[in-house]
This record gives sequence, C-alpha cells and structure tokens, in this order.
Amino acid sequence: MLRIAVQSKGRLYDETMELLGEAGIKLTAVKRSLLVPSKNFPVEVLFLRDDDIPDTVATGTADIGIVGLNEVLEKNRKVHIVRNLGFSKCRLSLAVPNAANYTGLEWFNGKKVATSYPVILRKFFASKGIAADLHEISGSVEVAPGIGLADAIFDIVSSGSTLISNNLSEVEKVIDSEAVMIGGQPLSEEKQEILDELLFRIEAVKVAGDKKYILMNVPKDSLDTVLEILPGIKSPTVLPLADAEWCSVHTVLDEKCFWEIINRLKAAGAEGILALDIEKMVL
Ligand code: PRT
Ligand code: ZN
Repeated sequence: MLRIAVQSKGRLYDETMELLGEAGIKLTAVKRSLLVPSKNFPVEVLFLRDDDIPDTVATGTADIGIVGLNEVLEKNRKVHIVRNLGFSKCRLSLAVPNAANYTGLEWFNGKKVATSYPVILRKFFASKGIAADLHEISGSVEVAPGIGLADAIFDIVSSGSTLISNNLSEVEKVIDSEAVMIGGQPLSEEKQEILDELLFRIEAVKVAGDKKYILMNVPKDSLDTVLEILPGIKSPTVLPLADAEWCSVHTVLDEKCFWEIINRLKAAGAEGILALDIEKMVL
C-alpha cells in the first residue's frame, strides 16, 4: 500500500482528485476521514493542509505527496520532486505600491516586506545582496502596504487581479510554481512498483491531455495532399468508404496543430472533420 498525502481542501484539491480519478484510482468514502483507501488500487490518500505535506513526506508518514512547489521550497524539508504535474500554476513575486518610485532591486534595501514565504524571500534577497526587513504574516498579505504594515509584499500571483485591486505593481518574479509530486524516504520494492504504475498512468493521462483524435473524409485523389499536411504520430490510418471515390483518414494531433492545419485540410478537399478528446494515450 502506497500512502499519498493530498491537500484536504483548497486550490489543489479538485485537480489532484481529478488526476487520481483519471489514473483510475477510485476512493472509498472521499474526504469523510483523514485516511481513505482506494477500492481498486493499492494506495491510500491522507488528507492534510498543504503546509503539512512536505514534512509528512520527509518523515515517511506518507510515501509521496502532491503539493505546490512554493510550499516545498518554503518548508525546505528533505524531499525530492518526483514529477511536475502542470496544474495550479502561479508565481511568487515582489510587488510594490503603484505610487512607489521603483528603481530596481536596490529599492528594497531598508524596506519592510510582508510575506508568507520568508524562507524563499530571504534566500532570494541574500543571493542579490539586498538587506530588507521581512515581516511574516500568514494571510491577506496584499493589504499590508495599504494599512501601513509594510512597504511592499512578496506573494503568490496568478492572474494579477489581486495586485491590481490593491494598487500594487508586480516588479520582480522570484519563482514559478506548479503542483508537484514529491517523495522523501526510500521506498520498499513493493511501494516503488505501485508508484511506477501510478506514474505510468499519470503519463498516459498527461500525454493525452493536449492531443486530439482526428477523423475526416477525403476524396481519394486528394489523399496524398492531405497526408502531407498531417504530422501524425506515425502514419495515419486510411480506411475505405462505401463511396469508392472517398476514404476516411484517422490520426492523432496536438490540439494547437489542429487549428494551424484545419484550413489547409479543408482547402485540400477534406470534409466531415471530427476532433475527439483522448482520455489516455500510451506511446
Ligand atoms: O488550507 P491549506 O493550508 O491547505 O491551503 P492554503 O490556503 O494554504 O492554500 P490554497 O488552497 O489557497 O493554495 C494552495 C496552492 O495553490 C498554493 O500553495 C499554490 O501552489 C497554488 N496556487 C495557484 C495559488 C494560487 N494559484 C493563487 N492565486 N495559491 C494562492 N493564490 C492566491 C494568492 O495567495 C493571492 O491572494 O490568490 C491570490 C492571487 O491570485 P490572482 O489571480 O489575483 O493573481
Ligand atoms: Zn496552506
């Protein structure tokens, strides 16, 4: 049994559960208790506050965890990144009041900076030779300059709208963050096998994520032109249709590539073009 630490509620919860679900892991009674076993896969999920996940994994109370990279760097425990998961993307940035006469990083010398991420910020300022006064607060960091508690802030930014509504400007991005899977203690052979299977499934879900399965009808005399346009994974499947003048072409494409070539396919005579979601893909 492999134990996975997961945020019990908050911004990481939905996408973490979705990822586990897409990997075919069904839980018994989701979230009614702290530790929930899967009914069809040898894992159990330990629901925690995200702040507690790095320590829980470092000490071996959980075998792996899913948490924001920002939290991993701030807690600075003995864990390693097993895999980037690509969701809950955000950045940790320094922001100053719009009215401040910001001249560059030296502006922060002697300034008071409010943050919930003092470890990351102290390290950043030390690497740049800046001597600022860090003021740790645990929430609503963005209001600190407005109420005279600090000159600037260091906080998570995603869309940037929180900064805008508090009359703050983002001046330096310090790190990019996203949800990551972390590991800590060495795993037994049995646990490693379960983790490998889980990673294999996650890979299949992620690879499929930005791909589309494309089908279209093509006049036989345009087939060569259409095949030249299609950058398929290997060679596309070409099937006969009831009308001997036409055939059906199937292939897999990156979604962004689909939009780039759709007009060329139409111009080459392709009709009835369908683009379907792919749930899983094993290369
Ligand atoms: O209760 P628990 O301790 O488990 O949760 P929490 O309240 O500490 O964390 P939570 O659920 O708010 O966030 C969990 C993780 O989501 C963070 O550690 C980040 O890795 C990631 N994440 C992604 C974010 C955001 N985007 C985000 N926008 N975390 C917080 N925010 C907040 C930010 O603090 C700021 O107040 O949203 C505001 C900024 O957003 P924009 O869009 O206005 O720029
Ligand atoms: Zn937290």
